[in-house]
Amino acid sequence: MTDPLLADPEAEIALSSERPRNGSSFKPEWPNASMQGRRLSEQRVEALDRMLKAHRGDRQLVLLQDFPDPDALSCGWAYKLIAEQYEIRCDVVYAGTLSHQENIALVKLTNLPVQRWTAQLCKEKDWTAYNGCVFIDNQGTTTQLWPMVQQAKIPVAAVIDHHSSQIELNAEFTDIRTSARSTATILTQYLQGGLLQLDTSNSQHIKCATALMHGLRSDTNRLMQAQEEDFMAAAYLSRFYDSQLLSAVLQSSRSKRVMDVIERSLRNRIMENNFSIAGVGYLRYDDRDAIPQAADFLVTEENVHTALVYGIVHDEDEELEVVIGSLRTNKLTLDPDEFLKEAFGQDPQGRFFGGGRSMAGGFEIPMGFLSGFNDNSDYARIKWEVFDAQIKQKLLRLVNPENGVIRTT
Ligand SMILES: [Mn+2]
Repeated sequence: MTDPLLADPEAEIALSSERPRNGSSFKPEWPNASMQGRRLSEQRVEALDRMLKAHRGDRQLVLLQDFPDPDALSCGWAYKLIAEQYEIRCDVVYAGTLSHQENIALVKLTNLPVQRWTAQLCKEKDWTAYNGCVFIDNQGTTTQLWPMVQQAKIPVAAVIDHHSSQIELNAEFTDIRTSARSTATILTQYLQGGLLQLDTSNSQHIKCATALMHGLRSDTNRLMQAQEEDFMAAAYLSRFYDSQLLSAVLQSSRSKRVMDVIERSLRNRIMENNFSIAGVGYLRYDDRDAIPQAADFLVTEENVHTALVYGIVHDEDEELEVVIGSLRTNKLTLDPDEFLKEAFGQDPQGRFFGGGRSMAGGFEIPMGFLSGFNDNSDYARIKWEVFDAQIKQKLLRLVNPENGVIRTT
């Protein structure tokens, strides 16, 4: 429904004359909101802006519920990013556990800045370091940390939530909206309102927008229960979020250790001529399947046609170590079997170190005398670096015949 006032030019002028003229830099983007809704949104943005300005340079504790869901996690991050604009440093914390695979995936893949404060850690923390605390997607009743916050007499700077009002928190800024189906909807409106201009060239912004999209979707049963304002928020996020990253997060059946390997592959990957190459270091024998899964994931990246992931797999019982690698390709003219045979050649007995089938391949390189666990972590690191450099050199020779060859002389 369109507000009839919108058609009235007088009303537009009346609204704009009410906007602060003292150099306010907000560029609100809610063209379809009703006049009343728009005014309310602007008031909220200004109120949060006032609170944040009043606390410039502060340190705040952002409290999530004990078992934080994607909505809470993403909103804690969005608040932290907004607060950074005001030189407010935030620690986003929870006391319980990240139980769901999908939440672990979210935190790992987006590198979401959240800390788990165990009971032991709580005792060690200097609570006096915080000038204020903030409740996001909760109102203190679902976090074990609340009594400690009270004991430390940390003033409540803000409550932003969509659950019905629980207790009186006497917060400096309160935005509790049961009409919003997710807190991500509310936080997205603050972004839209201009408190933080999202930038598509900022990877943190992209990841945070992706997290918010995930939070919004998961609290609305994949938008099926979303209302107009949730859709509006999702529409705004759609300009910034990474749909591939989101679908990776949604592949929740992966174990945490697989996620760790995928994360390492993302972090370590190098790109050369549309090849994505990543060494992931050491992993346990039970987790060797994480390598092909990481390759599966890396090959989905834009402009990548072939992904190669490898690591040193060790078997504690057998004292055995071997380099395991996987190749995935979308390039029809690339024969994985041929590629790997050419890259790694044969052992003295004439067996190839690798081979493959259509679109996929693998390799296994025994480590011989260098195999076996060593207590010295420096030694382990050096050993990895040697294998990593050697494998990269062999691969890059094929990937990029002219350049990129690592010289060992
Ligand atoms: Mn929620």
